Amino acid sequence: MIDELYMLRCLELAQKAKGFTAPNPMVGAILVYSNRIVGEGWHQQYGEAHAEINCLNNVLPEDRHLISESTMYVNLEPCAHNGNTPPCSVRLVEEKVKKVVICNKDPFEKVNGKGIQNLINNNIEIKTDLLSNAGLWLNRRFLCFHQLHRPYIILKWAQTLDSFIGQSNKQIQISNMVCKQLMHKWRTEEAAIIIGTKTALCDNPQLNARLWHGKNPLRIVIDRELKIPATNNIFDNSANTWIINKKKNEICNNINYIKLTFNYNIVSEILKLLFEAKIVSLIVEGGSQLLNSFIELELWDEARIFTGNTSLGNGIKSPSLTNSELVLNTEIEDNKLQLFTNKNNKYPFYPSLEL
Ligand code: AOF
Ligand code: ZN
Repeated sequence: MIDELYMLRCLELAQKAKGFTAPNPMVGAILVYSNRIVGEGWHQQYGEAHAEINCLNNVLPEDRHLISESTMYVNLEPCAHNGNTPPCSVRLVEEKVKKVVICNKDPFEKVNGKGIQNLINNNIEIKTDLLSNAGLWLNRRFLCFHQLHRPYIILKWAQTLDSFIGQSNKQIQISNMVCKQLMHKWRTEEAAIIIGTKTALCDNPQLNARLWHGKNPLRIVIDRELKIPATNNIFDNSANTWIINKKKNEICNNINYIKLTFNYNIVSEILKLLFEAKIVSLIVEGGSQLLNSFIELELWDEARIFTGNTSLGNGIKSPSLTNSELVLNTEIEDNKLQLFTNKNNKYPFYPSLEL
């Protein structure tokens, strides 16, 4: 159907800004007059103009008189609030757009139906939920954050053919270079990344996105007793870093020591902090203890698992997912990448969009 084709174009435009809009959503918009696209736009960068505004501003002067007879397709309900920019629903009313077709409603409390209501009150025709599953997948981080009040959680590990993720006190490279680069790309797309003490001590990872172009995620390391030495890569100043510990609150350049009680569930305590800091997504990169804590608490949305082409014979067993569904199984040279989603997940995998 032509409507779906137009909405797919919005999603395609929206995705161009992947990694640059958080904590805000990815949004694309097009304006159609009599089967002709007369305007296109997308939200390009957090804090800048929304998709609908860029779309309207891109209509050529000679086509502007068509706006009041045109339909806007947009993958998220137009906003209703004055935030970084004025409300899009007001601009749509001012421009007298005839009809608005929407993929997903916006759960953000300042919008949450008010944008649609504003359009209806001004006699703009509305159609909602077009290709809604595709939009749910595209904006799963933003939607999860506002609906579940926690970041969207991605578990990631690399395992050997015989299902080991490493050996204690020894760093072992399991997956190949292409997987490593892909991992760096993924890091640019998420707001934060977390590891436990043992992983910091044993693997000494930098947790930044140096092999790709884009933003580094916030690095979070759990170091309850502050055992990690100052020479460790997490203190290399290449990214903002939180050290979750039991001893002190202190800010030192881009290192933020955050004291927590560790009295009850540390994972939930950290997720609460992340919600307050508007961190919409989190990659959990090990080790096995931390990954298993998220799995036991059913606090994960997707798992990305690399399988290398070697065996170890012994070592640290890879975590076992429960309630998972395999949605993608692909080869990356001599390695394998599997994507699992949590069956309770409200954001179903949509294969024709990117990961
Ligand atoms: C965007 N881009 O294209 C649309 C958004 O922080 P503000 O003031 O820019 O407002 C962000 C909210 O606006 C966001 O959480 C979402 O609810 C709504 N729509 N946001 O950044 C867009 N359409
Ligand atoms: Zn807006």
